[in-house]
Amino acid sequence: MAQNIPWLEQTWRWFGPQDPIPLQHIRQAGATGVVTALHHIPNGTVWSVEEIRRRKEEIERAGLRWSVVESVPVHEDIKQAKGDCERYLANYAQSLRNLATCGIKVVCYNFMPLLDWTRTDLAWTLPDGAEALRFDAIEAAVFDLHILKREGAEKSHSPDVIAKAEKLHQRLSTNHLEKLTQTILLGLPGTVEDMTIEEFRAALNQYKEIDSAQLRKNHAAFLRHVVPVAEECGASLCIHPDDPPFSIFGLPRIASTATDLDAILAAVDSPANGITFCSGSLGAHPDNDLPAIFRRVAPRVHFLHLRNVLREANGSFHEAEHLGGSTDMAALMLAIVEELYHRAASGNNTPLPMRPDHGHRMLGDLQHKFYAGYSAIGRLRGLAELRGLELGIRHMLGRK
Ligand code: DNO
Repeated sequence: MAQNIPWLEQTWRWFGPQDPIPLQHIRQAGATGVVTALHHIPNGTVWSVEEIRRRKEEIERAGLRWSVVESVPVHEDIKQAKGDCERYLANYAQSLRNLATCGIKVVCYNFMPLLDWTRTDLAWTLPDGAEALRFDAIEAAVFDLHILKREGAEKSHSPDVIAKAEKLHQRLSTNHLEKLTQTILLGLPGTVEDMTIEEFRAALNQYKEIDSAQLRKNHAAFLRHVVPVAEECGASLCIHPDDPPFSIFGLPRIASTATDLDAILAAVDSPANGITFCSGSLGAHPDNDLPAIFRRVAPRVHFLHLRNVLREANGSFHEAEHLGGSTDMAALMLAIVEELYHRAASGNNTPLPMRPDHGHRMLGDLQHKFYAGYSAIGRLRGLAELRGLELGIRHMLGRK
């Protein structure tokens, strides 16, 4: 029996030829699959078969497989249901068809307004000298209240955070404030649009009339358009949860909690409408019980991001070791392996792609430059730990 249980496919995010980590190193880390995107193609443009093929062949020449696309980005006109929405929907559908033609069928995306994932510090030093990514609620409030000076921002923060932000703002140097602004607006790896503060203010204005209920409707319209196309070409879409999983800068959220994920899955009830289960994003919300949420949505999970965060009472968090932090990774892995057993029981032996998400910048990597969160050794460590955990749990379950 145990031999027929599908494995987690060990994958690794690669940012393409610009990535300082070559494909060969990914192989050495023990991954067999690559997660990537055609980052050079502007958001909203069709990914041609030719471009997809070229990237795919490059990956295959290194002895790896292009397992997942992360991401085909969703244009703001689709998120806001305005302007050229129809054309962008048609282009999105065409990119899905072209990817499927090339045999690439798992497609991750997000539906976060304006900003992709957001942190306030990309090099937060841990007690052991390694560096982690951090979201600090006070620094985010400094940006919101004192740099962005958003109208109504006081309503988004607790009185305690507001008082601390006020004090911190007085202490911070101009350089620090500038760096904070860049960290938030110039985008983290994978982000498609960088913005200046003026552009961000203008963009926020466009969301004045779009609350979570409206954004959810816009997302459902997106799904109604693209899920049938995915079904037709045998592809699986999987939405990435909001990161962080709560509203920032007054922006609406639709993929932060169990209830949100339920609504997304119900909006178009098809296996092609699935989820990227990101334990790091979901884990930053204190109410999210990760193994429980995983069990609830398990059959519709097409891709896993495994990482851990350590939460603080005021909403701050930093990225902890993969097996440390606030999420019980062993309990989550048990739920995942049980799902693999269920899949096997229904005749599905397809490996489920997972990647160690982010990692500390550590050891010799501290001397080199990487995409923030995507250094080599920290991820290699995460992947090694996760693979060991999976193997151990499978072994124990197999003996029962
Ligand atoms: C961060 C990533 C995100 C993710 C997108 C998916 O490391 O998890 O950038 O790729 O949100 O569209």
